[in-house]
Amino acid sequence: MPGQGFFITLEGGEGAGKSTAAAGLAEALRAEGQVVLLTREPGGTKGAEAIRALLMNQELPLDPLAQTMLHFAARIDHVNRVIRPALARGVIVICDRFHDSTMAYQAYGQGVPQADIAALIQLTGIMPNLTFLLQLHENEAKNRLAARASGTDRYEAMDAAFFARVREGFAAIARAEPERFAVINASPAPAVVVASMRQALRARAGR
Ligand code: Z5A
Repeated sequence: MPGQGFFITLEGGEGAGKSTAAAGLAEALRAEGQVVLLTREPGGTKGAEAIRALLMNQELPLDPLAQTMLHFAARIDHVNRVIRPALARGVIVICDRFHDSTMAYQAYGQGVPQADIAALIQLTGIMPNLTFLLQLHENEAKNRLAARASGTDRYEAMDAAFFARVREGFAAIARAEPERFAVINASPAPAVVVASMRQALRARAGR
């Protein structure tokens, strides 16, 4: 379990606005005088960012279990060298994607056994205190992504059936752990999404 800090993760499909919302929540909390570390996965350390480059490169075919192991290799470096020390210092850590993305993308999306991923989650020895699932209709997410100029990575190149399984995966994971998850409507303007998250954090954790 985390130390005296508080560990928040944001999850959801691509284009749901996780990065925007994570930055907005960090800014809101800092404006209140709280100490916040904003980070992301895969990534968050030099080594994990190098693993991210392998994972995102769609020119490098990789078996789904190999992808899973790489996500966890990156995560364990990030957890042990950045997240856990920050929590021990009492910092609020906000991480853009974490364990639930691996369960949604690699288990529900790519067919890696859920039990294997559950075992790897246990190996990390850490769970978020609170997870925001940002939910957005797929057409709205597509419009947002179309408006943003970017390349295509390994996961963005997957087909519609894959993304449907990922969406169902996130919904199932959130249903199974209602005490950890706060499901957020990601459709309104960024300030409204951030206000919903700020309110849920206060209601769930009194912080
Ligand atoms: N992955 C995995 O398979 N297994 C794992 O264990 C982990 C990850 C950890 C990481 O990609 C990929 O790795 C991801 C899952 C996989 N792939 N997919 N698909 P990433 O980090 O590069 O990308 P992402 O996490 O999917 O994020 P994203 O595409 O950047 O989307 P986002 O962070 O949710 O949205 P955003 O960047 O904040 O916003 C998207 C656009 O919408 C942007 O132009 C914003 O200005 C706009 N926006 C944001 N919020 C709003 C609101 N509220 N209204 C209107 N417009 C908005």
